[in-house]
Amino acid sequence: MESTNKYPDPSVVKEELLKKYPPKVAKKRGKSIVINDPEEIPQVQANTRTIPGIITQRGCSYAGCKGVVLGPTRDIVNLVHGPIGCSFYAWLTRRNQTRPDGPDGENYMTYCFSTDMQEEHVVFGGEKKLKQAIQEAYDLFHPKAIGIFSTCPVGLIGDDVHAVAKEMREKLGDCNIFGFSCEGYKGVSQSAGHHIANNQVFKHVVGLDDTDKGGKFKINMLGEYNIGGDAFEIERLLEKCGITLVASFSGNSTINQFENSHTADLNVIMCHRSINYMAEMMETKYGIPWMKVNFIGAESSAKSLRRIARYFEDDALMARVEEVIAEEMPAVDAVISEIYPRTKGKLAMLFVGGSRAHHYQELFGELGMETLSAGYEFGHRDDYEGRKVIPNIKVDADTKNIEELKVTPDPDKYKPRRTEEELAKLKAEGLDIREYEGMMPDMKRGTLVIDDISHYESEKLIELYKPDIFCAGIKEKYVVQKMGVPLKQLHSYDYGGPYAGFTGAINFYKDIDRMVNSRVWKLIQAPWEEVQTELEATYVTQ
Ligand code: CFM
Repeated sequence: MESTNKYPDPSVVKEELLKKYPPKVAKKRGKSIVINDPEEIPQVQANTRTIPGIITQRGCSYAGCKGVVLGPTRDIVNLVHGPIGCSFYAWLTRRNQTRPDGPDGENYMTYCFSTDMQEEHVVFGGEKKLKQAIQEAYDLFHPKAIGIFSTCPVGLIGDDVHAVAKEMREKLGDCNIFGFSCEGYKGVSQSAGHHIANNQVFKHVVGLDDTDKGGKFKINMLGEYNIGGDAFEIERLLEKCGITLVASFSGNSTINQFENSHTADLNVIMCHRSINYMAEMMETKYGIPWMKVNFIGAESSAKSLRRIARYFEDDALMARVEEVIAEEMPAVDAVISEIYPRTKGKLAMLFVGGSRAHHYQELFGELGMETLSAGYEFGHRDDYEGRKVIPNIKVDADTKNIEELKVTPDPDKYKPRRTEEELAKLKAEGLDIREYEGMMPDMKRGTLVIDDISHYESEKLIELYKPDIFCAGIKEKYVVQKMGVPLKQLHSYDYGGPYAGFTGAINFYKDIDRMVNSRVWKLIQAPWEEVQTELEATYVTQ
């Protein structure tokens, strides 16, 4: 299907975006800016280094490990080994919510733990300070676990956080201590940090508690981080359907959930980018199959529930899921029919992380809005083109830098939940086990897919397409709004949410309606558009 909007020719836009770059830069950026064809998906350059000098939206490996994957687990003390800035600027900046058990339930998420590395530690080594900090945290809180997160200077001076973790784990006896070599520079983006986090949690935590906690249909929810309460909404739906959530990686989670997660019978993945490693490793070691789901969008939430039910092949569960969908949908339909005439045909652009630029196109689609351009900050080719390209992805030096764990079936705990024949049968019936098709098959022909978009390119895109809404993060928000275009933060949801599930979809429809139909944006004159009087020098020359 062609894009229905009458906007400039995408190849002309692409040329415009590249025009001002020096030839070498233009050549490289050109490979990350592609015109989509859902039938014959073109190749996108992704997960490569950002060109120095370009303003990127990306974060670092430490952000992906500490902030994204481990941050939402409330009872692990997250101790940052590094200068205080790395902790302070990562402290409570992500709206991942949690629900401790009662007022005295453990929750360290509101604390900021750091070794507060100083020059003297950079010169003489910081391991002693790290041991002291672990002891102090242990004495104060007696946590079940402490995770140590390495920042750039730690890697540069060679502190061995893993040796310290081991020594202190043995010394303290009843506290699981593990380290992460997630120095900011470890990869080309936060994506490297996700992988590092997956590896260490898998190595040090998953599989430690074999207790069967009951439940007929047991799943883990992977890659759902409870931003704005999304996981609460998904938990509500699963519970209503009678599906038991053993562990959530890692929104609203505890370390015991991870320890016990190998007792589940299915892993469902929300964010493929950040956690597909965990799903694959758990399947190899314990025999748990995985499936991609998406609870962003009312239709896709319904579809995801149905697919989980179909995996378990249980008539009663399938019937219950249908009942739940039938109960939830009328409220969604009522809001949609009211809002749709006002949002239909409006134009959105999404440049976020590694999965939301895809997932949120569902919600815009439900509003009758079109996504004309989208991209990830740090997705890999499989997140764009689908997992079928994985064997063809070139493994570069940056990727080799991150450990690939050698995982084998556990001699005692490996128990295939389904035989290969059963899985093949489910697949033949349309249940896409171990599959992710990526973003591009869902985007129209002629839409622009842009990986690691630069600040300059986003400004140009806005200038050329004049979208009704632009979705990105806080760094982009105010510049875009000064251009007269509302910006929806899809990382933090601004102050709103949840947006997952059926209730979440309703919240999103209403927020977007307010934003795209507010007339205030048309009244804005960007500071640089104001009539300029002659510039006056504000510096003094002698
Ligand atoms: Fe996955 Fe995420 Fe995302 Fe991500 Fe993120 Fe995030 Fe994101 Mo911000 S894990 S890839 S590293 S869905 S923090 S909850 S919103 S960039 S699109």
